[in-house]
Amino acid sequence: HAVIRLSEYAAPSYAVAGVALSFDLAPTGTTVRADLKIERSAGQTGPLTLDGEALDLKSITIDGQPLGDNAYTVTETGLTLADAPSKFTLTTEVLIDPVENTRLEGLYQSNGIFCTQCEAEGFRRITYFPDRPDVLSTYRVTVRGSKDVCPILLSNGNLVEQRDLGDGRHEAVWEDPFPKPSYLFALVAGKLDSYEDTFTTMSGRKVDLKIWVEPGNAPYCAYAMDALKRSMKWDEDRFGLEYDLDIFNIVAVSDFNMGAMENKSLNVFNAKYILADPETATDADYANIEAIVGHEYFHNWTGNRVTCRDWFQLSLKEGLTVFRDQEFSADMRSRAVKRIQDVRMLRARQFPEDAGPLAHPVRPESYMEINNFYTATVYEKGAEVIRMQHALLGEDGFQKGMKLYFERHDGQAVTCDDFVAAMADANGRDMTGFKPWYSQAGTPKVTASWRHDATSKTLTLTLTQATEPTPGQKQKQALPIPMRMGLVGSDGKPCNLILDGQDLGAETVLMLDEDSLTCVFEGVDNAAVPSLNRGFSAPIVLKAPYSAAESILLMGHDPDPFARWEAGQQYATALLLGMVADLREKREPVLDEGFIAAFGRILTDSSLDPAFRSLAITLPSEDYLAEQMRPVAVDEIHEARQRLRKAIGETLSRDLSRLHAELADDGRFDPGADAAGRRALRNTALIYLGAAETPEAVTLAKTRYDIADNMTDRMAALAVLTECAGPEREAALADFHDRFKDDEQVMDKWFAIQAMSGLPDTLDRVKALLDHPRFSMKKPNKVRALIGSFAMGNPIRFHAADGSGYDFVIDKLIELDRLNPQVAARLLGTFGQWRRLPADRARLMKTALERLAETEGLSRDSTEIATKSLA
Ligand code: HT7
Ligand code: ZN
Repeated sequence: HAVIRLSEYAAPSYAVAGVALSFDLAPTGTTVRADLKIERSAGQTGPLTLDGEALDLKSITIDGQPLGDNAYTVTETGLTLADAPSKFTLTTEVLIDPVENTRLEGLYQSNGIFCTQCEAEGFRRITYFPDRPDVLSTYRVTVRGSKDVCPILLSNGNLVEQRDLGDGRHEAVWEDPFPKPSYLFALVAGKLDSYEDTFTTMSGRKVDLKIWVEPGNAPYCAYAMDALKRSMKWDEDRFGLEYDLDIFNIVAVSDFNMGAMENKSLNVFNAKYILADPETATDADYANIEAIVGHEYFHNWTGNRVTCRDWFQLSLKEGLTVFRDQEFSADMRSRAVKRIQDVRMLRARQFPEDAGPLAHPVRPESYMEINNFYTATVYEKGAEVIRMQHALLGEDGFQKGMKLYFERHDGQAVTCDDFVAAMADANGRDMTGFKPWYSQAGTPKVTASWRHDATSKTLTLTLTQATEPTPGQKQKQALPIPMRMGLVGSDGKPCNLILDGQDLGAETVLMLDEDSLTCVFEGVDNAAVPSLNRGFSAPIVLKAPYSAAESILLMGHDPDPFARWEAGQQYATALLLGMVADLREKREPVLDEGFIAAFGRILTDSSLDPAFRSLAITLPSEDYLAEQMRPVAVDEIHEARQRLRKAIGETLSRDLSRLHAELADDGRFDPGADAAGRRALRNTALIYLGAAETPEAVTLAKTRYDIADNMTDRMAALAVLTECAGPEREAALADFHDRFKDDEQVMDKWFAIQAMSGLPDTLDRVKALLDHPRFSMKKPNKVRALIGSFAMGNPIRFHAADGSGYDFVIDKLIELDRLNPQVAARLLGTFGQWRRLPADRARLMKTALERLAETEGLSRDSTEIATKSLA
């Protein structure tokens, strides 16, 4: 499989001035006719090559004239015309098979609905085309289908014609006036219900909003529609960006490789990110719906109006749009809570990626399969890189940069450098030094040390940075690290920061842009504690030698809520790693009462937002702890965390029980952030009470399950019960199944919760669930719920000492690779961690991975992940 390199980028030799497509839809044999107005670009010579895969070419003409057999060559990857004229219309007719398309790229069927997924390179599975993001065209699309099977026919842009064709068929013609790359093309056709509303833009234009769903699901669209209208308003208010067409459609389908897709005016969503009501969706589901509806809508400007020159620039649209959706959620909900959740996610997904065999820069330099680069680095670290620019320039400076970016590049396909240049030029700043954040992989580690001198009343802070080598990048350079910080006095009060005689107030941003930086703060008359990287101002790992007392001081008094949370997490991490060491040495682990008391103070501090309290008293995950040690002591980490959870549950049981009772809802479900925060704290209390695994705890969880009137509470109770073998567990799982067996989305929760159970029979149960009538290897949500949750959400059972977890997952990934390589490769990434494990497990995991790598006919997607993971 060939490697594609950024350094080999060449501009396209032909432009496509206009595209007319017509589809005759039939499940196993859809005909696609394409009329392409092709023009050779100035100064370009050479043949015209169009991408095309899995297409059955039926006819080809140039300006209406059939081509002789020698005039073109068809291969498995495309079509080449050796002597194409400089300006002509190319017409092709191909036959494709949507039913056979289990890859879910190109045109496929989801529960009988025709739909497309073209990003990144799916359009070439629909017709022959220069399928690259820097070829922009206007599209006119005619969709024909049976009135019975496809009463609704949708594509991008405006509906310009609609007619009955007789013989039970009809057609619709759609025109999109905005030039777009092929990856933003979309078509949907089928039996769909709609949920409708309107939005009036800031210039007074009325936009028709429609969410299309499988029959019967329209009542579950209210929250998504509300989120869409709030997104449209927020983009106007915060970024001055207005929607540009009179119609905006969203379609929710059950089978989708990712979360959603921003096709121009026809977003396609995984139904789990649209459908919600209190009985079927958790608060986390509601928050995801808001974030993803926002994300796809915001792409209309950051991605669609200004797109990527090539796929190496993917973060140009994704990092920026994630930053925008994070800001949207922060403005809609609690900013502090959102920041903590985003950092948790970054640490859970991006930090391990950056430290493993698949590490790559935010702007990668090469790839074998672009689908493998829709990663946490491109998305989440990319958003952090934008966030740092926002912090450097301030909100006004950043908005000036955005304005210039759109003035310069609307309607173009551009690069990350173009984005930084707009930011720099709009603010009269030289940002060259910032660019290595795009090109250097790996997470910088910043080590802090400090010394207070009572005589001179100075506190000397030293920060040092280093980045470990990553595959293909041995040498690392110092990056510009903006470190927002303050000093918290031993009395808990913030100190004034005086540097070089200058009073900077209570907080400043230090710029660590060399290997090391030393600052001497003056007038510090007590042993103040540095509070560093407030708000997670840079995506780094911070190593700071806080004592237990200093951590407790910051947990209780840091004015920055993120830093308070972080102080607790770092304290808990140190404590748990100490317990792990004890367990490995067969010593009784030491449980730190001071730590539990500090947790207790946060738990009962009613001046704090309940959502924040819930996060602040949640221990770091097993995966996060595993990241902190080599080799990873899988069993001891699990054991230490369970013991500490149990000790917290027992020690704080009175406060936990009281809070659990006090925080009860008034019976009316409100999906808003405040009510969700109360439910979060209440359920965290329940989970700690359940950690004791006593008969009383099980009874409490079962009662909570039985009387739950919303999915958040029901799932929290079920999560406790699934960890406790016994009749209550089985009764609750059976009840859940019977209540929701007809609901595709909710059944994913049922699969996932069982796959994540720490009980010893989990693997057997997961294997049995493969035969459940609702499970299908052809449905990505089901695969992710059952196999993905086992591999990624159940460290103790996935890493079973006999290798049974690895063997099971690899067997299923070999099977899945033949059906859906993109989803298989994504799950395979977890096998890259084998080097971090103790020798026995490392050998078992590596052997399983090698077995997959040697499989005949393995896809390019899985080959790339397996080869890099084994290298
Ligand atoms: N831009 C979209 C990415 C996406 C995607 C990529 C590859 C294969 C399937 C896909 N479905 C969606 C989604 C987004 O980031 O907004
Ligand atoms: Zn996106």
